[in-house]
Amino acid sequence: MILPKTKIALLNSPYLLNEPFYQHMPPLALLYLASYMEQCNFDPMIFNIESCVNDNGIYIWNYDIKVLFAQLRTFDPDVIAITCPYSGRWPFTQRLLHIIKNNFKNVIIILGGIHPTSFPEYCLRSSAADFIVLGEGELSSVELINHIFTDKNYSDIDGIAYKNNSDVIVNPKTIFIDDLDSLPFPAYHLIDIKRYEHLCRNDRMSQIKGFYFWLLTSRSCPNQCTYCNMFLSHGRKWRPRSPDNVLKEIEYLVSSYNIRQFAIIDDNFTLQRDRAEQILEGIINRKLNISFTTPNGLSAKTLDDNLIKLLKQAGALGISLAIESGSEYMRNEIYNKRLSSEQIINSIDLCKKHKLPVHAFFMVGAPQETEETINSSICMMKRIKIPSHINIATPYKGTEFYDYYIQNDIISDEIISHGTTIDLRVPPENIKNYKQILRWRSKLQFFNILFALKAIITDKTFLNFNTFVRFIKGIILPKKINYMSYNNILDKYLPLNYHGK
Ligand code: B12
Ligand code: SF4
Repeated sequence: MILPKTKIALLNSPYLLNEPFYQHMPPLALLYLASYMEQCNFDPMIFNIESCVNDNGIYIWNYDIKVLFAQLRTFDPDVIAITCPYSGRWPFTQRLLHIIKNNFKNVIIILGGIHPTSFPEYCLRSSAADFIVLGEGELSSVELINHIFTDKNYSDIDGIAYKNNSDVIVNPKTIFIDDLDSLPFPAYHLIDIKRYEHLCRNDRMSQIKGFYFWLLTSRSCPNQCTYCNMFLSHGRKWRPRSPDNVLKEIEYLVSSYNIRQFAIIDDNFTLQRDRAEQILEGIINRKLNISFTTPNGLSAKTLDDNLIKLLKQAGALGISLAIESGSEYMRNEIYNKRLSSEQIINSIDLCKKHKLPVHAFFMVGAPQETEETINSSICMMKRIKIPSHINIATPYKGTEFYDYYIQNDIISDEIISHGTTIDLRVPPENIKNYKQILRWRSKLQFFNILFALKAIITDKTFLNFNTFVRFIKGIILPKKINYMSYNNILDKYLPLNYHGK
């Protein structure tokens, strides 16, 4: 007798944005999980309801609960697995889980992603999830599902959290997939790629036009920046795919879906220079004729003349560099970037030499920030003269940064675990120097707009007029989204007592 396959519905969480200009892409985490689950003989299906409503300048994505529930009922899953890939999505994920549990009483709910990985106990206790998979989820989720439907013994499964009567048991995450080539490619066949073509408009920071796809050529990063909690999901060891495996995936996407634009979203794509060179040379030699960006940022200290030349030749439309501050003190003593101003300037000069558009990431508002360090960032901006993204320093769980904020009573653990006011380019209102942070950011944004304007005039390959307008709107429009607006929006679009047919 052939037993029916376990049906797993993989869901992306709804999210709020205070600007409409963002990449709405198929969630790579779910695509990787789905392909591995298929390989392990499960029946996964991806539900990513990319609908959007504009509620007075706040955009709510993936909110259409009626459509979602109708689709879920048709699929009739045994397990619902949901990702919460950003802390800012937690209130929505939490509410969705509650409604799902009310409507699908017998279905097992598994939660994953960086926020539940950061706060497993809190997320299990405060939501309807039955299990949490911590970090990289392919191996643990398959093992967990096998145990759910057999002996229900979870004590030996690496990297999960579960309820045991009134206790929450957390099995720490210790095992990561060393040979990433052994994983199947993401399950592109489970999504309707055409649907994304209209959602994914031009990338705000580059000339990429229309649809593009994520490429993940390695996982993790060995650096230890004090504000980064990526290691909770992917460990401290950098794990590369082989150049040939990456090139095969590109070839597959080009030949099967005619996808020729990509965003390489590794944590540290160029960490091993010769591997990056082999991938780029492969793209050139195999005449793949693609273009790509690196929206997560490359590390300036890994770049040299040859690598920048190859990036350009292989089709890079522009790269981003994580500079974070013009102040050596902030960058190296506080953020532990181990990156000198000289390295930054050299790499940007090399990009200019090779006519490779470049944009920078800056952070403002860490507790150690002063007028002096802000002025150093402005000096750096004036020196490099490129457009930037100015982010607000955010203390994520697991980081030194977080410990400092909590120990010095700058923000409470409760606010961070609730995930309500972060990630939205505005600092949490209850942070001590809220107004000053906004003022500092405005100062940097002033120069940023100047250099973006310069880029549009002098470097037509980077920002055209439309992308410039969106860039400016992205700076001006963001408004405060506070706890109240979260609650109001949740009640309006994801009502607690929702009962779908
Ligand atoms: C790519 C990326 C982006 C991309 C887009 C990502 C996307 N929309 O899918 C871009 C560049 C757009 C982006 C933007 C931002 N990002 Co980002 N990003 C990443 C990055 C580098 C990789 C994410 C990824 O897709 N990895 C590939 C997949 C395969 O891995 P994964 O998501 O971790 O999924 C695995 C596991 O987590 C687990 N898993 C995940 N979900 C589930 C669900 C279930 C049920 C199970 C079982 C398992 C599971 O299994 C998966 C497969 O192994 C991560 C860092 C990192 N390495 O995690 C930061 C990261 C997620 N980003 C971060 C941040 C802060 C941001 C921004 C807020 C920055 C800013 N200020 O603008 C924005 C916000 C975007 C938004 N509002 O939606 C933080 C999030 C911190 C937090 N606690 O919220 C991270 C962790 C980086 C960091 N350390 O600071 N980002
Ligand atoms: S270089 Fe990037 S990915 Fe690596 S630790 Fe620093 S912030 Fe995180």
